[in-house]
Amino acid sequence: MSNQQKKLSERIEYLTQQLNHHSHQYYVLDAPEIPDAEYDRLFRELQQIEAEHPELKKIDSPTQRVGGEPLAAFSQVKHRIPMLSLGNVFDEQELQDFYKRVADRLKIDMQSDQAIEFTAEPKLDGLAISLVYEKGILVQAATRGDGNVGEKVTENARTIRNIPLHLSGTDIPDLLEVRGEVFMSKAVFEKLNNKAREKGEKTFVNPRNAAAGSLRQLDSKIAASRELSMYCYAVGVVEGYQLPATHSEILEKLGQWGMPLCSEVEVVKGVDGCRQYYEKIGQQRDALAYDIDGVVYKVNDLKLQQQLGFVARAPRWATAHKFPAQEEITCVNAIEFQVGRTGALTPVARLQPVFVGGVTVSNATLHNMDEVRRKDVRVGDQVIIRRAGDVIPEVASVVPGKRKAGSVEVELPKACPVCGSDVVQEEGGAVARCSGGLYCHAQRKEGIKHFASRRAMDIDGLGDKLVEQLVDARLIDHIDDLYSLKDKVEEIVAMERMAKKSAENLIESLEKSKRTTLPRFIFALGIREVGEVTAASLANHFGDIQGLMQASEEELINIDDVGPVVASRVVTFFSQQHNIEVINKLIEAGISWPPIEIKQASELTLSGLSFVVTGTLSSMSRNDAKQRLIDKGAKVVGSVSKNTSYVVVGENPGSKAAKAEQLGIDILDEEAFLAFINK
Ligand code: D41
Repeated sequence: MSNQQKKLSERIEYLTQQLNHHSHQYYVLDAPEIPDAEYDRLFRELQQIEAEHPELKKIDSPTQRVGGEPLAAFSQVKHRIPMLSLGNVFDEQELQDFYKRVADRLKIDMQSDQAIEFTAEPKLDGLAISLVYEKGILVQAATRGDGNVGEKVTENARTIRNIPLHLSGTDIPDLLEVRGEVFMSKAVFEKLNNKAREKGEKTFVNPRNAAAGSLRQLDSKIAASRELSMYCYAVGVVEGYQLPATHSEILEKLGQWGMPLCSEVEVVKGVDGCRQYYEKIGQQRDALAYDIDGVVYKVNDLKLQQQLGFVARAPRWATAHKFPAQEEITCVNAIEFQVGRTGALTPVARLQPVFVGGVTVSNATLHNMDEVRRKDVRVGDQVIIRRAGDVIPEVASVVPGKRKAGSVEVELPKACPVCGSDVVQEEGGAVARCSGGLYCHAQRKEGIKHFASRRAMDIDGLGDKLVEQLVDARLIDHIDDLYSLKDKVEEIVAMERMAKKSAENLIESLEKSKRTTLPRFIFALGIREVGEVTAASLANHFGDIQGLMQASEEELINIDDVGPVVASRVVTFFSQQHNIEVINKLIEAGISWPPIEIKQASELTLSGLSFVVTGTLSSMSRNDAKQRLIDKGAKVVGSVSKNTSYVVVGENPGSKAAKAEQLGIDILDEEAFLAFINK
């Protein structure tokens, strides 16, 4: 070996050791020590050396994790020791029966305090895998298959970040087969499906299917992009090593060698310990980062395991205690459209009631029309309903081959099912909305709440609860009805939890709110995408409401801060006759504002600049600070991006200040801010 090659080999070894260490810190221990960028730098250096000197590349190189050439087919692998299956128990009685069978075989008296010790583990909902380490190096990975013969998925397994490519430590077996479960975390699953939805591609039904589809990819580059994880739960073949005497100690040893373990594993005693564990994990189920479908109990002592042996293909010393299923099949009786607070039409499947995820489900969301088309759900179809955790039940997929003849595709209604207004399809978006705005009953309550809110008409004492009460008591229907409440004091007082004094206060606040400003009034109308800043720009441009009501899209687009989306929303809003009527009634009721002096360009010294205000200022409220900036033509936005010009930082700022620093955006403290706006 030349001197140079020796140097390179040393460098490769160093980089490999560093990358493995930091991978382990990040993916197994969840305790990164270096920034991602530093990791990437080391990674690229190794990649480059290997590209220039392929002869030095090792089979357990961390660069293998990004995948390589696609395979034509998987080869088959016979498991030297069969991969067993697991028995199931579904309820308390079956759990007791399991325990009794174990105790009887071991000749342990159930009533004695000689409780049998188990390890209790979450039952991950993924797929079983076998990993073979020769002299500590990962040489083969295989799926469980039928338990005897699986598929060789070594290239794909190498892309799973928490699987070590070689074991760490000095006491490594000559041969070690580790068994465990490959799975996809809920977060990765959501991310993957969201991406598929954006691209109009098919989504995966659940994380399990996504994991299975990814592990069985012939193209390991695709597998690498799927961000799978693995936890180990058993050993298979072991040579040249004396294993410890209990299952929990074996897991501990695997952890020392760098294998990923589920952190929820515990040792419990007796049937009571098992039950308590089951209940505890059941409560944590939704909060866990991955799907589980139950827990697994294993007799901890290997000697006892040996005494118990197997029946058929399952060990007598272990069982899975299942949670209620999160997926069931049922029939779609109808598909209807619900109108939400913002007018969004959501297709909902009315179902033959089915017990799933612990509750009876008779409705399931279909999210939007794109989703309906992609899944091609039709009335009369058999569908898989999924209810994971507290998430709303959804139609995961149609059961293939069961469609009734003559079924038709679902169509979006042209008119709002609640108020009859036109339904408009958003540009490029999957969402369809009722254009009824303030007129539509479904949107009414939310519209009134927004109208009354502090930053809109600021009607003191008219909170969300009271709005609901007033609408339910049929005292108000639309926002303009608020101003005739003064003729209904008796009816208001008759409502629950309403004293005469509070009714009078409400009337007084309503009267007071009539004197407002044009920006507030425009904002209060609740036109979609028209926030405070846009409302102020519109007010400033038109000076009155009439001009705005008649504006064309072209005119609107030319206004600062107004893009094509806002322009189209504004025009749609004012093209609805109901909305015009509501506005006219409000003005008739006496709503007024001081005339707007249209600002000269020379006064708008901050025009073109974008600000974020965060933290507490001592000389004014945050809203006042924003108003001062807006008055000078600045744009005020909610979150820091690379397009932000300045971030104004008060006391106790949150993450926005940190983000600004990270992006290198100029930060103004209060003093600098005051100097800025008084300039
Ligand atoms: O989490 C799991 N899915 C899991 C599966 C687990 N925690 N432990 C398991 N233990 C076994 C034995 C007792 C046979 C070693 C298992 C499985 N088996 C298993 N997974 C798929 C079939 C069997």
